[in-house]
Amino acid sequence: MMQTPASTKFAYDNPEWYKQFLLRMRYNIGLPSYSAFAGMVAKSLNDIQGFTLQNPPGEDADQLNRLGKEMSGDGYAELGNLAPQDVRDEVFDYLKDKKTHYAWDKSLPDFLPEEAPPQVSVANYRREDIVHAPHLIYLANHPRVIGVAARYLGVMPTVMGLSMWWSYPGREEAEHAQLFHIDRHCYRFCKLFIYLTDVDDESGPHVYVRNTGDYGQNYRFAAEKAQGDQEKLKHYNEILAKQRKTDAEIEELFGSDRIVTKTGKAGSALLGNTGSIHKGLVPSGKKRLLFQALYTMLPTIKDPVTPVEVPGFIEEMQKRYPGAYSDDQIGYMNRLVIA
Ligand SMILES: O=C(O)CCC(=O)C(=O)O
Ligand SMILES: [Fe+2]
Repeated sequence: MMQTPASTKFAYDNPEWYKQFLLRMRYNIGLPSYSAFAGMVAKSLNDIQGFTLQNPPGEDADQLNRLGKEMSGDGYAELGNLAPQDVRDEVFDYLKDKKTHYAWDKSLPDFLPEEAPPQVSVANYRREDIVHAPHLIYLANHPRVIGVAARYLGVMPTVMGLSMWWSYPGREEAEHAQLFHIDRHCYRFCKLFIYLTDVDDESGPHVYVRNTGDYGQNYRFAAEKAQGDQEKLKHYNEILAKQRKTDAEIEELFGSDRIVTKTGKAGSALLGNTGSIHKGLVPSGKKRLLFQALYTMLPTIKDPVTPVEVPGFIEEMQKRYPGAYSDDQIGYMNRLVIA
């Protein structure tokens, strides 16, 4: 049979075809349908990848189940202190000479975080430095984190993002992630937040609106609240559809009692569905250092990622968390790492 360029391009054995198809699907499915779609994706993924969800040694399975349910309802779950003083000391020691960058102005040369130029509101570490730091990549793989994330996602999570940044006080205007918004990394996803400094009301705590992770439910809530008033309904739907939402809009729609401010001691860990309406408060008095890992159902297919080499990674994982994961599982979860 004759091969035309089109028959190759659209062939079912062309991985690029699947990639494009998955990418289009993701952007063509409306946000309100994401949770239904996530269920189908979970079933399909579990059919092909076949990882069983074990009860990791050293973790209380009932507690993991309870925290997983909290993620589905409230949207966030507290995981306790995962980075005690000795761990944080080693991380800070390693970070001493590591430079950061300002994500909103790439032309600015890298700087040490304590020498951040005055216009910088957030200073990000490089992913290579995060992956090579002591402990952090292993904290992202902690069986409690993975156990709760897997229960919430309905599949074995895969780490698709690692970040760490300082947020500085002294700026009047909130920008980007400091205004209420939702993230859309996958049909279902969650982020681990580990505060590496004490976070009180002055140090820019993470803020979210309870039970707003399901956009279909948010639109139904808005319709109920409008009680048939078409003007109101239009206004509420506009708030939901906007990329960045003001504090006043959020309070008007959801009421201030649904807004939760997460302060916490250094080391405390929070897992959250940032598909919920959320923001990082602008610090009013003290700076904040946050380590963050992103867990998705599917690899992020939009942007190519460059994995970072970590010699002895699998051995170290097995040593820290004996009996928790198979080598295959470790590889699947850690596509940002070359072992
Ligand atoms: O800084 C924060 O607490 C929130 C940042 C944010 O929006 C995110 O990580 O998705
Ligand atoms: Fe966000």
